[in-house]
Amino acid sequence: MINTLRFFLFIFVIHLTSMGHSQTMYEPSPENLKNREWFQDARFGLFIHWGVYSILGDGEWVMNQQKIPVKTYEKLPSFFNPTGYEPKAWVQMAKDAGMKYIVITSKHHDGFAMWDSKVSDYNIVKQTPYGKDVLKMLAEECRKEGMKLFFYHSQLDWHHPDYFPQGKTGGDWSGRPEQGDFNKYLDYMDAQLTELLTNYGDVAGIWFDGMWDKKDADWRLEKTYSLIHSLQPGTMVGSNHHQAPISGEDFQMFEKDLPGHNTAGFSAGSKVGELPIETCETINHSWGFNLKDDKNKTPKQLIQYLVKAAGYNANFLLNVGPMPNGKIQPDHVTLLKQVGDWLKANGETIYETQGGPITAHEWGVTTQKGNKVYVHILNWSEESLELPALKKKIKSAKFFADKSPVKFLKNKDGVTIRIPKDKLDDIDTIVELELK
Ligand code: FHN
Repeated sequence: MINTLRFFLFIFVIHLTSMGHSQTMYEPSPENLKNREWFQDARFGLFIHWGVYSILGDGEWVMNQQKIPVKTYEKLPSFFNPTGYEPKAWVQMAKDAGMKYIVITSKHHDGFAMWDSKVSDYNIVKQTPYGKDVLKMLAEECRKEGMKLFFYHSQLDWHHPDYFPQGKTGGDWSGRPEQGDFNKYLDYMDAQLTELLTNYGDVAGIWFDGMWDKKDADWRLEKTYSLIHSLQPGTMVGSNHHQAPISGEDFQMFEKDLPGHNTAGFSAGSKVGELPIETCETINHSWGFNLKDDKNKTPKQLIQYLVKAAGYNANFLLNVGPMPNGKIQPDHVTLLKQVGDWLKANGETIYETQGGPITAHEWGVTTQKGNKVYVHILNWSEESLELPALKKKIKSAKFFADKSPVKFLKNKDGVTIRIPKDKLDDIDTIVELELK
């Protein structure tokens, strides 16, 4: 009898620990793994930072930077009436740019919901003269056009009274109560995520941001990530926490830096993990609409960043900040089209490639697809270039642009390729190597 009791007790304990264990060891679903492959091949996406902050034309941090108390900021939605908003035009613009997915802010740090939330009236339908669910409209258009849609969702919230204690930002100027229940806030956040993952069709991903505001808080990630994967197993979770990936995450992002670099200071803690990776950048210097920011990157800078990201086996998520009238700045539309035109001619060397066998050098990067290696010469003016030895022999070499043969000479350290001056391209001279 005692032995039987012991046996069932043993089984019960194993079950408990296995349950506990299964909650900590996230196993991505087959659908999620398929989406990770799609993501890896997609290589280029559109980031959209849009909210009531665009009215002030001073970026998405205006509430914090201008120390606008909650009660004052709450007046903004009543001026938000983006009658020029055309989701069809936005999706077409992304397609013309060669982008394969869109990441749009559902809620940024100001806490304002850009969809018809039932758990908070602080949203675009209830509190703006526009009164329409812009995310629903975009989700519909994305579904029709086969454009994958992610929601950027800020865990940091400068508006909700239960986002307490305060983190590094949203300080005492906000006029919020000096008390609150952080778990109640997280319940609220999970409820809003449930709305986005229930009522907006296929959600390709949730792009979290803001954990860095309260590094030591218990963000209940397992609970939130499990909720997301239970609602839509294929949804890819990523979090811009600037650390190494955490269990339950499906992709890793880097901000304003190529993977493994830290020139912008956001990536000190984020070692490149095993997940699909992405780097995000602004088209000028601002994420949200900034009236004064005319420091647009050039087509060459944008294309070379896209190529370098692919060379690092990463996607490039390029941001626009729509204006309060619902339009995207014409100069940004033009820039995106120029990138798209380049991709029309050269996308084969970017989409569905992996980072190439030659690591990044000053002169450029390489990408690879099957037995083809694309040497992207981005910063070079000499008529010959030394490439390190490859594991496989080179069967042929040609200029990708006109398919004309490239002369190459094997040497003890690798191979020297010849690049006549008239073949050098100011943006990207691509040499296609076919390996044996
Ligand atoms: O604070 C945000 C910022 O507003 C913007 O959303 C960027 C985009 O990657 N992420 C945070 C800054 O690291």
